[in-house]
Amino acid sequence: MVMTRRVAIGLPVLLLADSLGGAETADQRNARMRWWREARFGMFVHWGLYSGLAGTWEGKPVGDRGGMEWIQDRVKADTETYAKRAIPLFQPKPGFAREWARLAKEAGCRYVVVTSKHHDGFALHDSKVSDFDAGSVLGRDLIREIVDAVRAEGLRIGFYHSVIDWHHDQYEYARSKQLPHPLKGRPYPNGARDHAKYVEYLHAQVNELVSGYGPVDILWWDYSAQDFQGQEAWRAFDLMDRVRAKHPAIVMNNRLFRIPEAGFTGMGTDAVSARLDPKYGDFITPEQHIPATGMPGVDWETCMTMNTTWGYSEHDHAWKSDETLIRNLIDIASKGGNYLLNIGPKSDGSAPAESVKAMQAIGAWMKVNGEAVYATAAGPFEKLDWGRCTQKQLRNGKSRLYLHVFDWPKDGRLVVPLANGAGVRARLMASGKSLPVQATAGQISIAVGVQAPDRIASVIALDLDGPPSVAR
Ligand code: FHN
Repeated sequence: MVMTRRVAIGLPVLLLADSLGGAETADQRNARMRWWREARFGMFVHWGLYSGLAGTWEGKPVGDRGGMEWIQDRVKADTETYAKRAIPLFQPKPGFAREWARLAKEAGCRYVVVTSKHHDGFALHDSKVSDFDAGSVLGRDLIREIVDAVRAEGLRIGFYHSVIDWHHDQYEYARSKQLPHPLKGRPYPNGARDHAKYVEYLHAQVNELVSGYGPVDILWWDYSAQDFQGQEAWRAFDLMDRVRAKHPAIVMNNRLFRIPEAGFTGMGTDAVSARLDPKYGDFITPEQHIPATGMPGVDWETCMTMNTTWGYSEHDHAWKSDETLIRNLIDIASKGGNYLLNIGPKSDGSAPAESVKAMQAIGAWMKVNGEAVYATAAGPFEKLDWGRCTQKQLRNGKSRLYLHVFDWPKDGRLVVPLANGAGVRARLMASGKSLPVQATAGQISIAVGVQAPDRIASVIALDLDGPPSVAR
């Protein structure tokens, strides 16, 4: 039975579109994706039982680099042993979710994506189909607390949901050589498994998440392998149809699949290409890196940690500088992508002090310069020696360029390879101060003075009477 796919194109008009190949029109898709494209910046949150272990097992550090949300796999613990050690340490404090939501808002994030379930299989919502969940173990619905807090700050909410599951006793981990599992290579502890039963459970839990918490804006699936993916592994198309039936405007990533048509060229986190058939998802997910030339023609989002782990580790102090994080955000926006920046809260839900400081620094920069990131498109220049450029189309055919200057010119003159710069108006975003512009053949020179307003990135807005023409 092919489920039809209802596409909301503005209430109360609903269009039924055949889900075969996702017959959503380009206009409908652009309308659905608009908020996400304009958002540009989201906060990722990896939080679960692993957060209480904090990268430590049997009193010793498991390591000081790499994902400690994988600790169960790194120590090859079965789910019973893992649960016995981790559950007593996982102690969410009252109000943790409001702290996250306020931090995301202060940072200038427009959406929050939280791990409803990571690979360890522990669900943060009150699940009626599992006893390995916050409701059963803590008597709390942590997803409810998070959704309410995020919405109270006027932000969009997304669920990261792992299809990989190291807890469920029907998950057939032997069917993939590429997907991780703590028991990999060992026989199933209790004899033969029936993966279809796990997939039923997966669908049932996702159904709980898209039925009980109001509007859900993003479903961030994670992750598939070339040797086990899609409809075979997860009944992926049925899962996407189930979600869209409840939330026609939802935005979903591409990670139920691992094929070239879904933007994957291999198993590496950088093995991605600018190719996405919408039936496999709405955006491509480069991880821990920024594609050198962006991903022209497709929607994409770089997800990144602030140190080297997604889940909290008390041993990982390799924090990226505020300069790196802010320039990453600018670099990604200048290439037309979104930045999903991760925090890994501790067992009680408090964010590491370094993460709070970084998010506050980003927020201070966004307070002054957010206009140059939100609702912008990739800049027109292939490369600028001194920084990056984003752009917006204005009314009446006019356009605006935002010049993000990392390296302030020592002679106080900023040269821009703009061929149609005659009459362009320049102003400093920080102060609104107009700046003198000289237009010569193939470039403009802006008298910016010798003092950069911001040590990390100073923005100059350029207003043109038409589209920019780049000098060759
Ligand atoms: O294995 C996960 C990892 O723990 C983390 O959740 C990242 C975030 O994108 N996704 C997978 C690795 O690609």
